[in-house]
Formats: sequence, C-alpha cells, structure tokens
Amino acid sequence: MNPLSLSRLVVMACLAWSLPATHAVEPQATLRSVFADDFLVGVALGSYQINGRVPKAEEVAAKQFSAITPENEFKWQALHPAPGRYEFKSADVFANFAKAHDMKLIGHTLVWHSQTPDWVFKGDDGKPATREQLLERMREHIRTVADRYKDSVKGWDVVNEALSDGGPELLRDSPWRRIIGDDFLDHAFRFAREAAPNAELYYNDYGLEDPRKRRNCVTLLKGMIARGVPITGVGTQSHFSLDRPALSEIEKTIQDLSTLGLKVMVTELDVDVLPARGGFGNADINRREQADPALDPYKAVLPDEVQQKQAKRYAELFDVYLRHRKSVTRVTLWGLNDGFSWLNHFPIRGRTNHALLIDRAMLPKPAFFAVLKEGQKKREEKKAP
Ligand code: 9MR
Repeated sequence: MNPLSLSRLVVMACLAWSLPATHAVEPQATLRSVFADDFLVGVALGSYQINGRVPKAEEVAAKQFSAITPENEFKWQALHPAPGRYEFKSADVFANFAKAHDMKLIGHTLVWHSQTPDWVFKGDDGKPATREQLLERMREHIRTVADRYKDSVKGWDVVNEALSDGGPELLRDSPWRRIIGDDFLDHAFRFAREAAPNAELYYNDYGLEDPRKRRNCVTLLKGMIARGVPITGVGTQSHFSLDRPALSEIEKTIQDLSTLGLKVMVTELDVDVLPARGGFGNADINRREQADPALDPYKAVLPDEVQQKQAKRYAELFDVYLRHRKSVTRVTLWGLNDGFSWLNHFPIRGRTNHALLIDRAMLPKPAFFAVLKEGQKKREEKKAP
C-alpha cells in the first residue's frame, strides 16, 4: 500500500470513531469519558484479545472502556482445573491490562454451576463430596483466587445464576445446592469477604426483568441482607433483544434492586438482532435450538433499518441507566465487537449476530453513536443553567 492511501485510511478510521459533526459536542468523546461522572462503562474480553496479538482490540478497549470483565478466564475451570493446580497465566493478562490502562477489573465468577470441573463435587471414593468437603473446597478456592488478585479486582461476581427459571423453587437445582444446601450463597459471600476485605461483592443473574424471577431475586437478597451476609451489589446481566423485555420491566428491575440498598450493575449487556423461536430471556448456556437458515438472515450485512432499530434500543437503555445513575454504578457490554460475541453461538451455533456497539471490522456502529449521544445530551443538560 502506498503511504498516501495508508494515511487516508488512518484519517478515515479516526473520523469513523468521532461523533458526526451534526451531533458533535466533544468530537473526541469516548464512552469512558462521556459517562465518567455517571457510571463505569465496561467490556467483557478474552485474554487472546489483549495479550499483544490483536493491537486494534487493545487500543479500542483501552480508549473506550473504563472496566473489564474476563469473559471466561476467571471461571473455576480456567483458574483451578485440577485439585491443587491453579493456572493464573490468562487471568494475569487481565490484571496487567487493567493496571496499564487505568481500568477497573471485575472478577467473574467465583461460584457457578457451569464451567466448574466435576472433581469439585466428588468425594474421595467417587461418591458425591460431603457438605464439609465442598465447603472447604469453596473456601480454599475463593481464598486463593481472591488473595492473588486482591490489589487488582474491584469487585467479584461471588455467585452467578443461582436462581431457578421456573417451577416452585427459588433456587435452581445445582451440585452446590444439592451438596451444601440453600445456604451455599451465604457461605460463598462470607468466604469472599474473609479473603477480599476491600472488594465489592456481587450476586449476578440473567432474566431478572421477568417479574417472577425478579421477585425471587428480591426475596433471596433480602434474606441475605437480613442475615448479615456481606453483599454489596447485584448484577442484572441484561441479555436483551430488539424489543424484549419491555423498557418498563428493565426500569422496574433497577428500581426494585436498588431499593434493597445495593449497588446495581448492568453486567452483560447485548442486544440480539436475530429472529428467535421462544425461549427468550433464558441465557442458560445449556439451552440449544434447532439450526434454521430463516433464523440467520444477516450473514452478509446488517440492513440499515435493523441498525437504526438497534441504535434506538441502545439509546433507550442508556436513557434509563442515566436516569438511575445514582444506583447504577457500571454498565458492561458482553463483548468488544460483533465478531467476538457469544450470541454468534447461542442458542444456535455458527450464526452471524450483530449484538454489540462495534462491528466486525472494529468500527463504531450507529448504536455506538446513539449511546455516545445519550451521554453527551445528559452532560449538556447538567451544564445548562
Ligand atoms: O461469553 C461466555 C462464552 O464465551 C462461554 O462459552 C460461555 C460458557 O459458559 O459463557 C459465556 O458467558 C456467560 C457468563 O459467564 C454468564 N452469563 C451468561 C454468559 C453468556 O453465556
């Protein structure tokens, strides 16, 4: 490529990242700068995106976002694959990246029913572990991990997805609950507080916009608070689609959770644009649906009409978050760009989804500018006499 066309490309890329002149209040505004007085704006990343092999990903992540969540690297399976064996290499990439770019690091997640190896739940003789054995294992894992990252992690998703998705039971059936009992959450939070005296400690779940699951969540958290369990925040994952759930339910969720006196975080935001057959709102990774070309219509390109619809949806969401900025302390996108999103493989493998703010070429989408505009609008309103 001749130097002229290279410099033209660089100019084009720079322009692509600044707000169109018609909206420009601060042309070089970024997500992290625009929302700096409101809440952290975070992104989930894989260590392969920030270990020196994808410089553009590193540049965009560091420039636009003020918090990072390791998408998989802090899960039990990754950190502690076998008894007595810890693997910290990929997790350390995050601690170093966060420090180098002045970003907050979120530890996701200490106790979850998924991505936890089978040995964790086994006793010495192949039988299930006893309650005492499992509690000791949980405590040792939490102590080791939380201690290693005590100077790096701002907050931990201590327990992830413990609530049930239906039926009469409050909690889902899981080996944690079966072996320890319903109080496994209380123990996890107490162990986390013991190991990380200064960190924020969160409960994190999906589908809390559903009134039944939300009520159950409030019941669960109220009970924990009444028992003096050291919980400081709650994350609503927020895996949404273009029109579900209703904005009113999204707002009610933030209100109900903040009434508990907890910090509220939007922890895994994305807006799925692909058609679905049922099952909406259930981000249980074990859910699978039948492949069908009709459910994968935007393989080549996302039509402008859908881009605009998605931009409007993101703008409405950030309008709600900004109105509740006193309780919402972080909004994290579940992936840096459309190509990296888990939604290309859920609930059907190998589709082309477009759920995030940045496209596969690492360029900002209309949704990116819509979010930036919401932030700038609020800043201008605040400045107005
Ligand atoms: O995005 C994650 C994906 O890369 C993993 O394959 C998947 C496996 O469990 O987990 C995804 O992240 C999940 C998160 O940890 C918890 N909430 C639901 C997320 C999407 O499945």
